[in-house]
This record gives sequence, C-alpha cells and structure tokens, in this order.
Amino acid sequence: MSKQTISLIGVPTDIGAGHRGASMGPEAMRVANLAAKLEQRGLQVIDRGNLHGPLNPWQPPVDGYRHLDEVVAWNTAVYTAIHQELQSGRLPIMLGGDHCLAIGSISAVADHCRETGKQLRVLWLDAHSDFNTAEATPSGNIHGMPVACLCGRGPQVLTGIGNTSPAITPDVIRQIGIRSVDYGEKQLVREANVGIFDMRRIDEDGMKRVMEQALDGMDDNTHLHVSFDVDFLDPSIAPGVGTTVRGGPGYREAQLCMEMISDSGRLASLDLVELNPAFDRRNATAKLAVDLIESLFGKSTLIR
Ligand code: B3U
Ligand code: MN
Ligand code: MN
Repeated sequence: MSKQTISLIGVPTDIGAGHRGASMGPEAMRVANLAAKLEQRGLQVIDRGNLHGPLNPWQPPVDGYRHLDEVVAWNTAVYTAIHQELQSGRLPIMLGGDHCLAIGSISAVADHCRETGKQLRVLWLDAHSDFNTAEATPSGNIHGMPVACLCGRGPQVLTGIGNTSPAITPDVIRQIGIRSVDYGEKQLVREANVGIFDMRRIDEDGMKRVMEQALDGMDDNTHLHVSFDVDFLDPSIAPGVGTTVRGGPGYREAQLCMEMISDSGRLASLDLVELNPAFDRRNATAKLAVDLIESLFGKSTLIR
C-alpha cells in the first residue's frame, strides 16, 4: 500500500457493554503510544480526538435492549465521522468503546464501498459472534448484537443507520476466534450462514490455514475492514477486557493473524474495541493492542 494517512477516532463509551470501563479505551491506546508507533512505520497519523455522546445511565433492558436511545446516538456520530474519513481518502481506526459501535463504523464502510464500487470483506476477530437479537440475548447488552443489526436483524433505529438497510449481508463476514456463542444466537448464526472460524477450527487447522481461508477471494478491488474485539485474545495475555473467555489465541497466533492481514495489502479500516482499562494491569493490554496494530500495518517478525 502506498503512503497512507490514518485517522484515529476515539469513541469513549461503554454504552452497549455489561461492565463499565471501555469508555477509557481510547485514552489507554493514546497512552500506549499508538500514534507515534504508527508514525515510526512511516505512516501519517491524524488524531481526530474523541466523539461525544450521552453518558451511561446504567439501566436494565427495555424490550430486550439496554440503552437503545444512547446506543443510537453514539452510533450515528460514529457513522458520520468514519464516513467522512473514508470519503477524504484516509484509513480510519475507531478506538472504542464497546463493540456496539461497529454498527456505525461498518455501516459507514459499507456505504463507502457502495459509493466507490468496492467489494467489502469484514474480518470479525472476537471470542463472541455478537449475533444476538432482543429475543436471544441473555443480557440486553447491545455489544452482543452488532453483527445481527448490520445484517438487518435488530431494531429499525439501528438497522437503519446509514443509507442502506441492511448495511451488509452475512456472506461478507469472516469471524475468527469464536468460543462463546449463546444458545439462541447459535441458531441465528447457522441460519444466516455466517462464516465462522471458531477456536476448535484454529486448534485443528492452525491459524495459518484459517487465515488463508478467511482472506481467500479478495482482490485489488476489496476493501478489508477488521473489527478487532480485544477479547479475541487469550485472557492470559489480554486481561484488560470486560468479558474474558479463556482458550483464545496466544501471542504468536495473534501475531500471525495480524501479519497475514497486513500481507494481504487490503486493510482499509479498523475497529479496536472492548479494551477496558479498569480490568487491565499497568496498561499491558493496551500495549499489546498497539503491538498487534503495528503488525497489522506491516511490522513483521519475519527474518527471511
Ligand atoms: N453473548 C453475550 C456476551 C457478550 C457478547 N459480547 C460480549 N459479551 N463482549 C451477550 O450478552 O450477548
Ligand atoms: Mn465483540
Ligand atoms: Mn467479544
């Protein structure tokens, strides 16, 4: 990829999460030196600062959703900001914030792809499928629902964000690292035929083969969006998330995953979500996230 300008967009909210604290994620990534590390890689970086939105009222679910109005407000702001960066030719990194914000970011990416005739591929790195609906959710937390909403299964106020509803179809998605899917959610991802490379698959086939398959079929016209939920990583290396699930990729596997995405040359937008400094130790998870993002942008441990 030629000289790229990256824009950092902080979205300091935990409005869709089951624990407080992901609202501190953007600042933790800045403290871990994300901008400088990317600049050292020869990239131009503009930090756009933080978006603004409603405080977290910490209420129980209403009709199956917690904080629906507030989630809509934050995602509307995310949509506008990400769409503008893409239109200006920059590569946006959304610093969340919890994963509900991917509704806004990916709706913007999908509209941008339609406007420019690009083919979209979404890599969803996560312990969870995030395909819950109001009926299937055990919690009402909307960070467990963004993939369903993006695919048109959710309240109109969320599925309608952006110019086209649904924003995407399930065939553009590849989920990696999945190991926690709720009972009803499992039926939904099967019905929708979401491309899932779960941990069992990674154990059996290895990260290399899984990533080859997840990246297969892309070409020069592909816009690759990576939605990186930090709970994708094994909690032994990444304790700074609200909902840890053991048995995730370790450091080497995660590096390989990032390096293979980088090698594809198609990365065009990124979400970094669910980093929760309230659960972290000395900002270690933020530092690890910065390290992995450097690999996404070409820092390689390859010698040959
Ligand atoms: N599937 C559960 C838990 C969950 C989803 N995403 C995260 N946690 N981070 C739910 O509440 O939907
Ligand atoms: Mn997630
Ligand atoms: Mn998750």
